Amino acid sequence: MAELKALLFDVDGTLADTERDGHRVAFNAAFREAGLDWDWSVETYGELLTVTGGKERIRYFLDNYLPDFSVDGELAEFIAGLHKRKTAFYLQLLREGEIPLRPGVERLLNEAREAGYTLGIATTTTPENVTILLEATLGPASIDWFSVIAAGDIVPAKKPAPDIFTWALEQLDLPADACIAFEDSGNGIKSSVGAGLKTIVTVNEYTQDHDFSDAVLVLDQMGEPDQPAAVLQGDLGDDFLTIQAVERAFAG
Ligand code: XBP
Ligand code: MG
Repeated sequence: MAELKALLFDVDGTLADTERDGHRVAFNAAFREAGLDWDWSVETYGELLTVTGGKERIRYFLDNYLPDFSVDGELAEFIAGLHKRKTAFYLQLLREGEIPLRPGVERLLNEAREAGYTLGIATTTTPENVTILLEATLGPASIDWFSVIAAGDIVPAKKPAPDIFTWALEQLDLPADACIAFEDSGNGIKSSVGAGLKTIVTVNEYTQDHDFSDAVLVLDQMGEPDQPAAVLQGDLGDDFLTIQAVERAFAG
């Protein structure tokens, strides 16, 4: 078995709980601004999360909830315009510090860096959403902690397709069996496992019932010394997710 070299992180739901109080709120603000009476409730948004990618999510909403909706001109352009405004609203929320990292994320990133591991990101979200989240929570220098930030439309097929993880591995010039992924959702783990990566999952309120049977470890959170993680599947061997626990899960 190859030696562990790199840790690859999903962003939405894994580094931060971005969906309910971040992306959802930003979508609704963009809809309102455009004079649309659409309002995605917490529950509806949970259903829409079946589809990754904001533009793809709007299209899925129209296809399934408003099949009679039409626009003058190209629908793809209309969706792209709405999504651009959604991103602006979302970035504003991030800059205002409305979205913190999940418990244990900053600590684990620091432990991994101190232990000499390469860090990377593989996400479906728009690239600026990642850099501004990192800047707002960990400071501007943190962007350079990551040797690759694979995000958004860089690959046409978003999660659950494995392409974004495969692309990140290619950029790092590392084989999948020298890396471990961190995910929070069913679509996310399909993508990471599809790319050949062992995967640790931290669930959240939207994803706790997803199928994580392919994960090496499933926790409710990474946790902190004063905030233990609950183990939902696998062996943690610690009260919270340390870099040593990651190494053990990888060696499995
Ligand atoms: C993240 C997503 C994204 C965000 C919105 O999935 O599905 O669509 O909800 O981001 P994952 P954009 O965590 O599996 O990568 O609007 O920027 O696409
Ligand atoms: Mg996610």
